[in-house]
Amino acid sequence: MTNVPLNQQTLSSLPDAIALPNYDRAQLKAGIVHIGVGGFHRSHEAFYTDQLLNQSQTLDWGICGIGLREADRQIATALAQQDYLYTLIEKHSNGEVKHRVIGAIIDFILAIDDAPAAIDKMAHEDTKIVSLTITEGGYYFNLASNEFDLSHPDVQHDLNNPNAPKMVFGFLTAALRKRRSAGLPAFTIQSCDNIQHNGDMTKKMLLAFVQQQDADLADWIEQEVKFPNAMVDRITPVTTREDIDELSNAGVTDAWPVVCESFHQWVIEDEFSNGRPAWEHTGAHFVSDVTPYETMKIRLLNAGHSVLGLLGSIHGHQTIDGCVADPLFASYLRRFMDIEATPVLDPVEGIDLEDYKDTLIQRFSNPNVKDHLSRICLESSSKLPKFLISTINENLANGGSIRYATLVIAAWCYYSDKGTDQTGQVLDIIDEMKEELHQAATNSKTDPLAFLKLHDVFGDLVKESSFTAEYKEMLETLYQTSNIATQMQSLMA
Ligand code: CS2
Repeated sequence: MTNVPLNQQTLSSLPDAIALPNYDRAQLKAGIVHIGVGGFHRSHEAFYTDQLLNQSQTLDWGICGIGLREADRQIATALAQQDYLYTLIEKHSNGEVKHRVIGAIIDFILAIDDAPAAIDKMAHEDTKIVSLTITEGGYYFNLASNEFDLSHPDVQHDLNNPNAPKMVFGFLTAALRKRRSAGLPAFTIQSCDNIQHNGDMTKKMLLAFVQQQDADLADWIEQEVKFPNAMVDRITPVTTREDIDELSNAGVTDAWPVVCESFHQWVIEDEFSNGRPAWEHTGAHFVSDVTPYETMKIRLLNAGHSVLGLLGSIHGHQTIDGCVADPLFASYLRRFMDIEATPVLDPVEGIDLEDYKDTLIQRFSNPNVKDHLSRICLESSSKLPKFLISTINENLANGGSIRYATLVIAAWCYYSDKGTDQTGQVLDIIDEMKEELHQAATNSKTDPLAFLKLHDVFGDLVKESSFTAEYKEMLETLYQTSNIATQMQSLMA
């Protein structure tokens, strides 16, 4: 098969099996500016938007990506050489693979090279929404104080350099200031991260920042900018060399395709400052209160991932589907979901939680989505407080079971100390707090609660004696046996 390098000129020469954008990309305006163009944005918001553009031929909702980090340079280059086109590779559990070229992204600005261009783009009258996928850790939220981390060096830098910011809140502030002086309406700020009340959290963090710089602007933002909360969902593993090669075998040379499952869900509070795409036509669900949906998703799916990720890494599993193919891990996950996560969830309108959990396990077991545990465990220090620790705290308050989640915390300590699985294979641990976690975990040999004393991660959990009693025992056994499976079994006996 001839191999076609993906770009605007070659679209019509791509193999027939590949679905293409049917709209005129040259006519699109960038109504959305998105900060954090990784796999997830491309398989989710850009996918929903592309479908809408295909259906409605609206011209207002193209997307301009913005990268704030040096790591985005590669992304910028890959996308630019393909006219910002990329292939979505949807992998179904029956082995079917569907390819679609997504055309919704029409531009990309690397803010570290050109901060004014990024600010101008957000301040442009065409921009109606600035959306974010900046990960759980990207909000400068300090768990210990429950407040914005004003002392962070990036924050201090942006407070001192309002026109040359580095971090997301510096950019948003500069752009909103510009719009306000130009008499333009505010844009909506739409978080697409896995955080409960992600819109409220973004608002709180942004206002804490702006108040330090310009109290008047903070008032204007409070009145004019909407921050819809949303639940976002689509499992999107990291794109691998094999994915690129497989696509090349299917006839397309694409430097940065995105692989995902077929399932996707987006539940959004209908609160927008300046209009929005009619995403309901492409499956998004608009509601007045997203809280029960996001709590359900974070405490079952994301926490379920972390349970498998940490226990599975120690055991030597590589991927999520590998974990759930192991009956011990599949039952452990279900027990965690049924006994610890479900009791602290509110009912969700229109959703049967038993079906939701069955579907989750089916999704996790998709053998074609090779979701590596290293991705799941990436930045655990910012994920676990949001995904798992809140469930432990609520169960402690209600007298509910905590053992299944507690073993995960003990496993995390062991994992952070050893840096290897139980057979000695080195683990690929990426975490902004890696060193602190390692040090605290190593100290647990002399002070068994040392790991839990990382207040930024665990808050006051170390003061809960019913938790620490179980935790200490589990950690001791894990160090003695280096056998996570036996411990999982004994908890389920
Ligand atoms: C995962 C999520 O990061 C994680 O640990 O649980 O990326 C998960 O795959 C997505 O939230 C699915 O929507």
